[in-house]
This record gives sequence, C-alpha cells and structure tokens, in this order.
Amino acid sequence: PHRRSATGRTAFFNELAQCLFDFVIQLLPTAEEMAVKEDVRKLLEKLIRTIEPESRLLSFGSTANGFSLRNSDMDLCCLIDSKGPPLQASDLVTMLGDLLERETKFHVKTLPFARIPIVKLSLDPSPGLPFGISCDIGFENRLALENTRLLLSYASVDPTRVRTIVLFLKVWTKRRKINSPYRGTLSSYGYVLLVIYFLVHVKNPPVLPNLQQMPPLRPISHEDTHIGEHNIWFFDDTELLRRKWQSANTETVAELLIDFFKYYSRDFSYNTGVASIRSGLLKKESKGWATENDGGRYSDSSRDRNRLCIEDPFETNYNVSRTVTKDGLYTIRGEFMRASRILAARPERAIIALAQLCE
Ligand code: 3AT
Ligand code: MG
Repeated sequence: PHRRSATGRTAFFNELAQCLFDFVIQLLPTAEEMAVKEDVRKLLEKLIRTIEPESRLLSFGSTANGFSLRNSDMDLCCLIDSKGPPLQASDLVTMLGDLLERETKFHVKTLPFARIPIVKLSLDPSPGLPFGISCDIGFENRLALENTRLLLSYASVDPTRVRTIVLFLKVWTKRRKINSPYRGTLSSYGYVLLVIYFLVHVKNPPVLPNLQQMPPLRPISHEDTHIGEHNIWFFDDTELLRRKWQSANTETVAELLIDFFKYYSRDFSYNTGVASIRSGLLKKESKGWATENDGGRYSDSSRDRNRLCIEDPFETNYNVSRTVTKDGLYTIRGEFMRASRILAARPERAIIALAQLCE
C-alpha cells in the first residue's frame, strides 16, 4: 500500500533507477574486449592498405557511438582517399576477401553484389575472446560514420541518462526478440533513434537539445555541411555543450523509461506520424510515405515498408524502420504495452520488475 503514496512512488523510481544502472554496468564491454577490437581494426587496416595504400578503416555503429554492449558486432567502414581511378567496391570486396582468407584466421564471406557490398568476418571463440568476434566491412559509407558521430554526441550531452536508457532497451529488445530487421522488427539503430526522438521532442522540458537545429558558432560552407544532397551538419562541440546545456528536466532514468514505454504503447501516432529527430513529428503524407498511392488505391509495397516511420537524421528520404512488417509492429507495440504494464504495477522490489521485463 505504501506504493500509492508520493514517497512510495519516489522510492520506487529511485530504486528502479539504481537497478537500471547496476544492470547496464555489468553488460558493458570490458577494457580488454575494446582493446582486442581495436587491435583487430588496426590489423585489418594494415592488410587493406596492401591493396589500397590510401585507405583508412574506421569503426562505426555501437563500437564507436557509446552504445556498445559486451560482445557486440564490429561495424567497420573503409574510406579511400586516393585521387586515382577508384576501385569498384565489388572488386575491392572480392580482393579483400581473398587476402583475408589467405592471411588471417577469420572466416570470410563476401557479398560483392549486395546493395551495399560488404565483407563479413568472424573469429571463433578463444580464451581471450570467449564469444569470438563478428565484423562487417563496408566501403565509403560516409553517412554511417556521420550518424555514428551524431549518436555519440547525443550520448555525451547527458551520458548517464541517455546511455542507461539506450543500453537497457538494447538488451531488452534482444531478450524479447524484437531486434531483428531480417525478421520484420527493428534494428538497434532504429530503437536508438526512437529514444532520441522521445528525449528531444516528446519530453517537456526536453532532456536533450536538437543538435541538428542549433546554430553553428561560425559560418560554414555548403561543402563542409553536405555529403551529396544530404545535410550532415549538427552541433558537435560536446565539450561546450556539456558546460552550457543544462536540461530543465530532472526526471530519473526510471521515470523516463516508464514514460518511453507509455508513449510508444499508446501515444505515438503510428498510422500517420513519422518520428524525425531533425524535425520532430512529421506526417507520412507530407513525405510520400502514406499508405495510399496517388490513385487512392492501397499500395501494398508502400504500406508494408511504412508501417512504422522513423526518418533517418541525414538521409531524410530513407525510412530507417522500413523492415518493420505489420506483424512486427504489432509485436513491438505489444512489447511496449507489456513493459508499461509491468512497470506501472510497481512491484515491491524494482529488481523483480526488471527481471520480469527481460524474461
Ligand atoms: P548493435 O550493438 O550491433 O546491436 P549498433 O548500434 O551497432 O547495434 P546497428 O548494428 O543496428 O546498431 O547499426 C550499425 C550502424 O549501421 C548504425 C548506422 O550507422 C548504420 N545503420 C544500421 N541500420 C541502418 C538503417 N536502417 N539505416 C541507416 N543506417 C543504418
Ligand atoms: Mg552493430
């Protein structure tokens, strides 16, 4: 009964917040794992340079954005700076695949003709690496490097709250099996965007500023802010931000997480809305992502690609959640509702709620 009083609520939130920190901390990668991954990156870079001397191999995704869990995959991107005639990505993939097969212990699989040609590598478990490593190498994916930097910047504005919520959600979505874009649900990247959208545009007062809409400190040329037609500018002076940005929102991670589940269970307008971290809530219709095509007839392909709409921060014509099917969305929303229900019940011990959530 004491849970019904205001002090009971506060006590529950504080206890749950503490549980969330403790839970997430034990799932962070160890310093050793990070070091091994960095060694792997350097080794691969050295090998690639025997084919293309002017290349660099850079990390993106969770190993570089501050949202990495123990044993997560490595996403690597090869950039070629040479001015000479460029090698085709498909040729590079094949050559690199052959080289890695000859020179290393990695299992190698090449996808030279995929939409984004990649080399897939994996290393068997060993005493120093109990879960092995799996790694994808892509080429010239400069937008992915930039969206990684954007997420890292958001993580560093309010490191404790943002990281705790994102990392918890990543574990939770994996345990509840709603983190498989190949099976109709959403990628980690998509869930991170949902969290940032919520913290920038839904929470009032906001927990995070909108880094893409802050004015630059000094004028910057069009060339420096664009990759092709995509505007990639955002305020990335996180040192300055940490000193200047003080959110008026003082909710704990527990309150924010509960509210996150509530919002995506019932308040977000799935049928008509698009979550855009750059522009706030948009309409499917205004982006041409509505469920009906021009003739007013249902367009199945458009409908199926746009059940859930999350605008990419830079590639604004790209729906990050295009993999989410009707069933997938139903499952995801069902999971948000289940989480909401478990947390709203506020069991005697917060740890029990967490265990139940991740069952
Ligand atoms: P895990 O730790 O691997 O679960 P992650 O943060 O590495 O999470 P992903 O593996 O989903 O996230 O994605 C890695 C990066 O690839 C993030 C982003 O730069 C790019 N990326 C992934 N999915 C998409 C997508 N649907 N659209 C655009 N970029 C994407
Ligand atoms: Mg990844």
